[in-house]
Amino acid sequence: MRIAVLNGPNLNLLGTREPALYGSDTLADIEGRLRVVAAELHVDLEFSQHNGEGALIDAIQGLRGRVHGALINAGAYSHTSLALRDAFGAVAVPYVEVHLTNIYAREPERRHSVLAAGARAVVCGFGAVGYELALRGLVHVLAPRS
Ligand code: CA2
Repeated sequence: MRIAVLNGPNLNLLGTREPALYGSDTLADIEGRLRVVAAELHVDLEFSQHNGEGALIDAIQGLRGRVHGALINAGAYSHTSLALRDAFGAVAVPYVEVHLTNIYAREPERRHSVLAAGARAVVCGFGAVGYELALRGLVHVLAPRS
């Protein structure tokens, strides 16, 4: 099984600023821990981070026929981008939406996600470990064990 892990705008800055909000792990730290979980679950991962909406759309379109599912933290585009949701719909790749923070406990403009309606599941508020939980959950729903 192959899973893509997509990160959106500014998440390349993780661990360098705003640690009280987003934690002190870098994106590379998160990816390293996901690799450990992936080895345990016998799945292959691919990682990418894009600051631009168009680049994220291109990345999602490129998943078609290559991966079984995706994790995505689309950052602030989560709250605005129907285009990202449309891209996932077009490629028919099941995805789990991930957020480091509990977006429902933040400013009003962050309390709605346009990606959520198309997501297989949403994990938010667990910080960096949320990515690991999301990977375990996605693999479980794609290949349930008895
Ligand atoms: O909680 C999340 O994971 C978010 O997707 C993070 C986004 C934010 O716009 C969403 O509302 C919720 C922001 C990511 C920016 O990350 C930074 C990391 C370090 C310093 C500054 C920003």
